[in-house]
Amino acid sequence: MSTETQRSNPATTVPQHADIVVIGAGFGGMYAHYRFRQLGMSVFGFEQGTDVGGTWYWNRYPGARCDVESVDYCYTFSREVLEEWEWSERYSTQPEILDYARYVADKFDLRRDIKFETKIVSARYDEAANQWTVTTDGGDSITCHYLVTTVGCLSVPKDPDFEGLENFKGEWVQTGAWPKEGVDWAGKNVLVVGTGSSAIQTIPEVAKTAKSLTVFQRTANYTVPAYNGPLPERRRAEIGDDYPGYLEALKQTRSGMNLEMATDKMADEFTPEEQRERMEQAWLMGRWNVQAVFRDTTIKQDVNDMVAGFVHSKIRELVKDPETAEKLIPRGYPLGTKRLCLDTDYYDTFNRPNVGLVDINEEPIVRITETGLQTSEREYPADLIIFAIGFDAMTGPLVNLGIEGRGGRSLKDAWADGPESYLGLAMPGFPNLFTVNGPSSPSVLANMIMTLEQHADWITGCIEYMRDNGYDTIEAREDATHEWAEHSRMVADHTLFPKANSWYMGANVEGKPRMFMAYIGGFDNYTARCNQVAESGFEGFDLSKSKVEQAA
Ligand code: N01
Repeated sequence: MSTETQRSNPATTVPQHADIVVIGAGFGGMYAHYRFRQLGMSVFGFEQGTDVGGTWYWNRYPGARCDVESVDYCYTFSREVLEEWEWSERYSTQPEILDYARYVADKFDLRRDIKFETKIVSARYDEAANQWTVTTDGGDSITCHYLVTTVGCLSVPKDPDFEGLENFKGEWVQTGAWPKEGVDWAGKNVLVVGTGSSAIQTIPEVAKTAKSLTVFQRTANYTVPAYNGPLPERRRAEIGDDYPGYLEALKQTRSGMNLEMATDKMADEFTPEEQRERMEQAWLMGRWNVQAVFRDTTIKQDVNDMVAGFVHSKIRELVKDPETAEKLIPRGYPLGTKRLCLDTDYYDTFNRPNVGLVDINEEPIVRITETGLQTSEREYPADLIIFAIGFDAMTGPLVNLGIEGRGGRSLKDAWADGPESYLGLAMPGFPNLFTVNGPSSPSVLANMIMTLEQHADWITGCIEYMRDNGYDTIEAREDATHEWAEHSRMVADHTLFPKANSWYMGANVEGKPRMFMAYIGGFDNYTARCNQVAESGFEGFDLSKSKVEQAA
């Protein structure tokens, strides 16, 4: 629901220098600007899109919604924002979330120091001057003391590098870079490639008016009904009269969101009848309750098999054609280890006469033709092909910035064997660079807005501490970084997550090293660790006065 505010105009020129440069103007970048301004330092930012919003700017595909309830997925820093804004649905649509981002940008005049429609092509650390030089695709350069990236974890869509695509005479689009001017699929023959969260939201919407829709599936995904609509009364009751207090309490949870069925009890602490009842109840509640229903759902294979079996039985109930139902049943990886999707009428869509499903393991895609898609069996004619094939997640957005640290070493090289980052915030060899929601932080496993607020707050505190104590260089130490990476790995190995070929593991991009790239030990535990690091005077970091000043 939009609220009347004054529009904040963007920057038109790039200054030569700023104390802090922020790359990205999604929810993380916006909040970073807000916080860093409070330090009284100069802040300047860049954003590729024409406006704020990040993920919610780019992902305009039909049916796009957040899979975290909007009352949880929102900024917590401003009481006024909490009072002024009201979400119209339980899971808001992309346009409403984008409206919210614009409203916040207007309210705090956040655009004035942001240059939009600008891509960063390089960011180089100059050791002698102890500063970064950031260069844009428009040929501008800016130097800064601190460089902060807020580029998102899922912002580089994978290229649809299918043979013959260049000859296709129809239209093709990507869910993660959906055209701003919109796409018309009514009355057309449409193909969708991919069955991840984006496809699962797109398919039911497109099916409503397409002449025909054929879905090409490589791996069936677990999805549960969202039961979208007005926020249920029971949830309103949970929030009560103290919304800020409710949100603060969420920060003390593992995921930063409210899952009613979340429990510390293991499956074997319930009787078989209770287990069944809990799973049925969780299914009706929607959300990730199905995963949260037992503490060990994503830890113990037998427990996971039981919950997965329950979901399989639901799929068989929902999909009328038994052969299609069997194809849609996810197999070969534990439930929840690829991100569980939330849907509206996904399975029911396959009961429509205009919708078909192709398992590309049985019938591989051979090439795109001028008029459609050729599999090993036949050609599927198409007016429109929608690629929902995912992202070069977590590291892609950072590596693409052309970051070079000490000695000209690129981040790409530093992460050639997989990303190691101290708390997901900083890397050895890259002084005064902070990465909001970087690899090895909870990021995609928790409520993203809460995690990026926590990061921007922590970075603000760190910069303030440095200024107050006369330091001007901070760099993550090798040993601390390695230790955190080992700890993150150990926690992930304690779960079933590494068993899936997921984007969490880097498995969806050819040649990418396999490792679990987010911190799975809980947002609450993670925040406590970050706070402890800050309180101890930033243990694990080297803080110093730069040679430049010492010589002066
Ligand atoms: O991407 P994905 P996504 N040929 O990687 C298939 C967030 N998100 O954009 O599994 C054929 O999950 C691939 O198959 P496989 C959320 O965190 C949130 O859907 O690799 N198929 C898979 O089926 C989510 O997890 C929201 O075998 C190919 C699909 O394409 C993340 O974004 C909404 C292929 C890609 O699925 C990513 O979701 C949307 C090929 N060459 C997204 N390459 C909400 O908040 C890939 N695939 C609701």
